[in-house]
Amino acid sequence: MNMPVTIPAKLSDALVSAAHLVVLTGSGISAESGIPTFREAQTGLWQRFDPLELATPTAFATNPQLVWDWYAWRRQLIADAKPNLGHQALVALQKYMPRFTLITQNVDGLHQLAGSYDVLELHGNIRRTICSVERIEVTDWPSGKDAPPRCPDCQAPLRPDVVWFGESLRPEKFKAAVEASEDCDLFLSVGTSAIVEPAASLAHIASRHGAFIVEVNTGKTPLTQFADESLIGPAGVLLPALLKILS
Ligand code: BJW
Repeated sequence: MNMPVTIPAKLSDALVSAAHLVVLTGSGISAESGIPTFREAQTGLWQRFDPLELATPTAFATNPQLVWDWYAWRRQLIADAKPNLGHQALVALQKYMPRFTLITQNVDGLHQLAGSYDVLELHGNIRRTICSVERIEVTDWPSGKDAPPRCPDCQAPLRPDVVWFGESLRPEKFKAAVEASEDCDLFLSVGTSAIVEPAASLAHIASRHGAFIVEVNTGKTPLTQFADESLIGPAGVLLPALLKILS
């Protein structure tokens, strides 16, 4: 897409002078790769599926096969998807910034596939499978009828390496995300409804520490009123426009 975009002067200045840019992404950045978001009317996953039946530890304990099969379906959707212009713009932005931290709530691994490195994955990665008891990654298991398959080591059911509601984020990942948010002078919230905690607090932490807050989203969110600039539109158009300021 090649639409003309006007970037406010205050944002251009903040970008050009930024010493540390933090970008927090959500499912909206992968929407243009064909991966459904969670909460959008009509297309969001939670419009069609109940998160309490699929994305909680209780759901997995109650109906492990349903949860495993649902994640297998999502894993296939993601396996077929490719990074888009939004992901690619972030790869290039990383090269221009003195310091750059990419924090994502996404489990699709598309940032890494695009070429981003040191990505802080707050909610895990659907491409990885772990033992539900030992929490260690399992890459190979005997093929058979079991869904979910069993851990070759302890026979516990395997599960996707994602963070469900009511589960804690990996402390070291969240600590790194908080530290980056406290340190940055420019914070970009991209394609997230900004309601899922504790990720949603990061923009507010950055703001309290004096960072310039920018939101990139196709609509408004609870963060919009706190943002210094809100760019309304697709990430695949707006992020390349931000990159153009630097290149
Ligand atoms: C575009 C676009 C385009 C579209 N371009 N934009 C404090 C207060 C209240 C509640 C809590 C709280 N602290 C904790 C909680 C509970 C809970 C929570 O936050 N609930 C809220 C719903 C209120 N949080 C947790 O349970 C977290 N754990 C925790 O806090 O542990 C401590 C604890 C332990 C025990 C008890 C209590 C606390 C864990 C949260 C885990 C979230 N997991 C999921 C599923 C991951 C696995 C999977 O993929 O299945 O993560 S839920 C889902 O939401 C997923 C996402 O990462 C996350 C965020 O969604 P996201 O990415 O923002 O998507 P959408 O759909 O919401 O928004 C998309 C946006 O994109 C929209 O705004 C569009 O407009 C936009 N868009 N196209 C730009 N092209």
